[in-house]
Amino acid sequence: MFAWPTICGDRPAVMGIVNVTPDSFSDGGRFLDAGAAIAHGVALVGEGADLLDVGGESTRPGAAPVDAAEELRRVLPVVAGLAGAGVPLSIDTAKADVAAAVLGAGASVVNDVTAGRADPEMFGVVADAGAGIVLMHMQGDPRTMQDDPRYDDVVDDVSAFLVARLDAARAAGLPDDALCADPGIGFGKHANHNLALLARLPELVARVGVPVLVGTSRKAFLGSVLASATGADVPPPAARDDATLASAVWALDHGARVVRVHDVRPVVDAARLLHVMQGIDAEAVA
Ligand code: PMM
Repeated sequence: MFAWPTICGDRPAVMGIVNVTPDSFSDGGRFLDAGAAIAHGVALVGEGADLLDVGGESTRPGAAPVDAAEELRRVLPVVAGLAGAGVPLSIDTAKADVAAAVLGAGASVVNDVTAGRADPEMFGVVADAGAGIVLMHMQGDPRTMQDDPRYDDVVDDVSAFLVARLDAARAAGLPDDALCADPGIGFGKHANHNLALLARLPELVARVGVPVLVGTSRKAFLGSVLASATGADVPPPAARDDATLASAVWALDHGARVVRVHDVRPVVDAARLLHVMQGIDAEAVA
């Protein structure tokens, strides 16, 4: 039985990204070959990743959907190859059939960017497997989500959505220890929405009441912030790892329990240091 408190209850956890896709925004095509993806996952575990998220369908803005057979063809050998890697494996999918097959092959978490809305069977599959789940907020769908996202109050709206989806998951039989919530940075959100969600993360954390995962890694809003600060061009995704590190530390210091990143090692070091710093009583040290 997977339990989030075992992974991130004591200290925060770092989830390393293994995208087996031709078109993900920052690493598309690099690990499309199963052997390369497995080697990459093993390397991320060596860098200290606490869990790995394997994805076979890109969710970048404008991405075309992939059918279940193709998604499984991409991810199944990678999950099977990483099953002995020593960390829990998460499968980034919104399809219950894909989830069921991959949970049977050694994964123990489903990372569902639709929070169970795309497939009514998803919660049942996860509950039957005794697996964990990440429920993420997204406004719209990947094809159109960046066209014109709007919120009354982005933190209120996203928190209310997550609370409702957590209730739906509980109603379908998932225990609290199986649940993790994610504000979905970059999914139907302008840069100011993403910045507001990070700035006011403690409000969202308090409202959802389960561990919160935050995924800022290499995302466009980091490029926008850097470009507007310098007046230079927007840096490409691979040049956003330092900003990713800063945003990950911010998220962990404001209540996130899991961060999802491409470049694992610096974030692992930072998370360890932050955890020690947070445990120090400033008045007791001379
Ligand atoms: N971001 C991406 C993909 N999956 N899943 C969760 N739970 N949270 C995220 O922020 C998230 C995600 C973006 O694509 P990438 O895999 O290329 O980073």
